[in-house]
Amino acid sequence: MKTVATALCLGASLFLSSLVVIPPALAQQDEFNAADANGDGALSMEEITAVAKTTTAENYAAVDLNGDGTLQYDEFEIGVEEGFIVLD
Ligand SMILES: [Ca+2]
Ligand SMILES: [Ca+2]
Repeated sequence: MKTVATALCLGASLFLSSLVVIPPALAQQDEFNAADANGDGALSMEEITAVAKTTTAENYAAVDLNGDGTLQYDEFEIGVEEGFIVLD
C-alpha cells in the first residue's frame, strides 16, 4: 500500500512539474498578446518592430501569409519558428 502511495505521490509531483513548464506555443501566445499594443488581435509592422527590432519589411511581408498587411497569431507563430521574426 505504501508503494501505491509513493507512486501516486510521484505521479502527482510529475503532473505538477509538467504544469510549471510553459509550452513554447503558449509562451509565444503571451509574446503575441504583449506585442499587440492596440489589442486588435493582429500585429502591425510597428507593433512587431517594438518587440523584434530586427524584423525587416521583407521578413514581415514573407510572414504575412494572407497578405492583409497585419500578422495574425498563426502567422506570427510561423514567423518566429521559421526565424523571420527574432524577438528581442
Ligand atoms: Ca495590433
Ligand atoms: Ca496576415
